[in-house]
Amino acid sequence: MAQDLILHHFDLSPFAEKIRLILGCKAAHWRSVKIPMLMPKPDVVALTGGYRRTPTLQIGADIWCDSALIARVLDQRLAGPVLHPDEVPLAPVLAQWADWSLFWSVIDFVSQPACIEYRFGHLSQEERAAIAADRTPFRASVPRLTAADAGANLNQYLASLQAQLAAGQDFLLGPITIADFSVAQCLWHLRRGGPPAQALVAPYTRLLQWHERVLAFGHGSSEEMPSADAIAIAAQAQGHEPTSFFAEVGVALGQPIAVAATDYGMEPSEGVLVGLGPSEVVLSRTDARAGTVHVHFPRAGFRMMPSGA
Ligand SMILES: N[C@@H](CCC(=O)N[C@@H](CS)C(=O)NCC(=O)O)C(=O)O
Repeated sequence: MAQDLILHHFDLSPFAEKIRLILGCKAAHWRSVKIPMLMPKPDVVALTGGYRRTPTLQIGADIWCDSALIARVLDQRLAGPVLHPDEVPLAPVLAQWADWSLFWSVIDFVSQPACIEYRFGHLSQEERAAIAADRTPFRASVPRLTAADAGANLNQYLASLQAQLAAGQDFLLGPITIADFSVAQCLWHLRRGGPPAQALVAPYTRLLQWHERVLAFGHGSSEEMPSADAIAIAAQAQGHEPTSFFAEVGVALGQPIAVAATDYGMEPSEGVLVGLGPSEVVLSRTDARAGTVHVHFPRAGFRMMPSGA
């Protein structure tokens, strides 16, 4: 089964780094499809029906969107440490805090001019303008922080995380959990932010040691695959993952609906509802190239709407 994992991602994506590190922790073998960092992304949208965020996971003609859901799918399917252990029920909650509060403080801190120069100094003005033109509407719903405000947040957050490690355990909540990977992806992005970011993290030596421990998992082993091949795999796949249906007021199996994130990057995917549970909603849709694909979204953090709304 591990042979069948296809990750659609790009190198600089922090949320993709979270999944790559989980694949490393699980010693997985996977196929790597490099996708564009900016829209248009025709081969991504052929599989998702609209969702454009990074990363997505493909197995045959099933596509999973959002790293929180992808992490659960990998946890269920791959051997290695259990990252959502029953005895640490708040691990996904800490992960979600990191994916939102910590992440956006990092993004706004490394968006200050000295960091931008370090990160994007090698790009032309046109390339930098293209990134800004793509990402400004993408994150328009997220409050923008000044670098000073973001830095103040980060100092408080990093101090708390470091204090959490004071008891001497290797990982944030004792055993390794999904929270370690969500915090690690944020720190990974921050530490690549140039001199202001290096200066900010430098005092947190115990936290940096923990970060090195998580980064040491590596990425497992992967082989590159062109996106056209991944689409052909979807088109040729026989059948889909089994889904279940837990009734929710106002929706019925077989109903045409749209699903979209509620936080940012809210491009909807449209299809027919084929699965619904406490943790996922699944659409079936047919694409001219990919055939009939089932697209899985987390239930939390996404909304279901009548198709075309
Ligand atoms: N909640 C989502 C967030 C994903 C996200 O924001 N990814 C960024 C890249 S790190 C993104 O989609 N950027 C725009 C893009 O890749 O088109 C997840 O956990 O997967």
